[in-house]
Amino acid sequence: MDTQYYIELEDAYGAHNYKPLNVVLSRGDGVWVYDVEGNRYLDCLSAYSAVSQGHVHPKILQTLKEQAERLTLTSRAFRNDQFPLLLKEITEMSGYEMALMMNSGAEAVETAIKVARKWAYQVKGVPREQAEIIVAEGNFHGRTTTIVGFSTEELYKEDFGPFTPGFTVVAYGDASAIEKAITPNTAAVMIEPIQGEAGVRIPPEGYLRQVADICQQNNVLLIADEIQTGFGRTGKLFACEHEGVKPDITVVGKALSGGFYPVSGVLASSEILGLFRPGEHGSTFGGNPLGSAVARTALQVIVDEGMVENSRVLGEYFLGRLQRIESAHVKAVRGRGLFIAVELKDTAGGARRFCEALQERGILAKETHDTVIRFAPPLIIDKETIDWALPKIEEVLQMS
Ligand code: IF1
Repeated sequence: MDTQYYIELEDAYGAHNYKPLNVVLSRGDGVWVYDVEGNRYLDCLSAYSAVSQGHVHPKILQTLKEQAERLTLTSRAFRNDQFPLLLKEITEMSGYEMALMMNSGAEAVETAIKVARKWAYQVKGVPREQAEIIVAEGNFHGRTTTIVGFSTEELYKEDFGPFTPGFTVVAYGDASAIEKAITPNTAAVMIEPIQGEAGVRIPPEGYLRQVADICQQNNVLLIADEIQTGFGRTGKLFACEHEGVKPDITVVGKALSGGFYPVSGVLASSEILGLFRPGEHGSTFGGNPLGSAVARTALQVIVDEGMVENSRVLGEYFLGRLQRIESAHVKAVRGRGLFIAVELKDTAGGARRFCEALQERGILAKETHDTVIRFAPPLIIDKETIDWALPKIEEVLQMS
């Protein structure tokens, strides 16, 4: 069957909650994906950094197959032999005492919100039902009604109300705005160390450190959403490490499973995660043996194959070369590691047409907010592949 056949099926039977590029993919291998016509593309989105290890990583695939033949799901009503090992390995890797595993990133964010509120009432002494969480303008933390309720993007929240109270929105990148918003009822500050959906917005140098210090001085928890920036995407294991910041709570997902299975989680101290008592929180699939086994291997290959360092070194190279491209359409080029954005001028006619032109040249990239093209290939990319892509990107950025 050809591309049009699949597009028509999807458009006829699927809700139109996305406007995907008209490419129908059928196979992935490392940094490359292939469509139903056999065309090859360099994946510069990595499924929003969920496939940082590259498509169909052979070692993660092997684990998936082996575990799937043994045991896939028990629920947490019983124990299994993979979940405890994931907990040990992810807490050792991240330097936290405890973890609570969920499935989607939004579920992990919701878990962080719940435990921050519980901490506020039971530890900080905030009056019940009055906990406040400070979030940033331009945030993206998922699509539940609680989360979109504090989004500043109308498209994500219109007609989904009423929303959950207890959230204060402040400017991103301005630590004093956070300090001014703190009240005696503030439980936490939740931010992305680099805002992904907002267009790879990197805060001013020192921002994360200032926010961490302000939280410390005001007995407020710092929650970092590293669902997209985590596990090497920005050239460090976690983006907060660029400023030596260790948040009270780190939320993870996406690349945690290398694109094979939804696995997410909350990492924190035992003072915080120890607040949960049996039955207070959970999910059918959270901590299942198949997802846990996959996540264990997904984390192992990041370390074994030096993906964090590769992201740093090749990200610097890729960014430097992109910054040298002459184009009347480009307003800015920014990035950390292999988390790079090309921001276009308003006169460029929107980022979508550039993504479509890139697609014609064998590169898949995604626009965000119509002015930014994100370049976030799998962290296994090599210099030769970047050099293959650069002339094509230059040609597209120089089109009329
Ligand atoms: C969509 C955006 C990216 C995330 C951060 C939590 C979540 C995400 C920092 C929730 C998810 C995905 C969701 C997907 C598109 C994509 C996205 F454009 F929406 F914002 F990556 F930038 N925190 N981001 O980036 O994780 O529940 O999806 O597992 O919803 O359109 P999830």
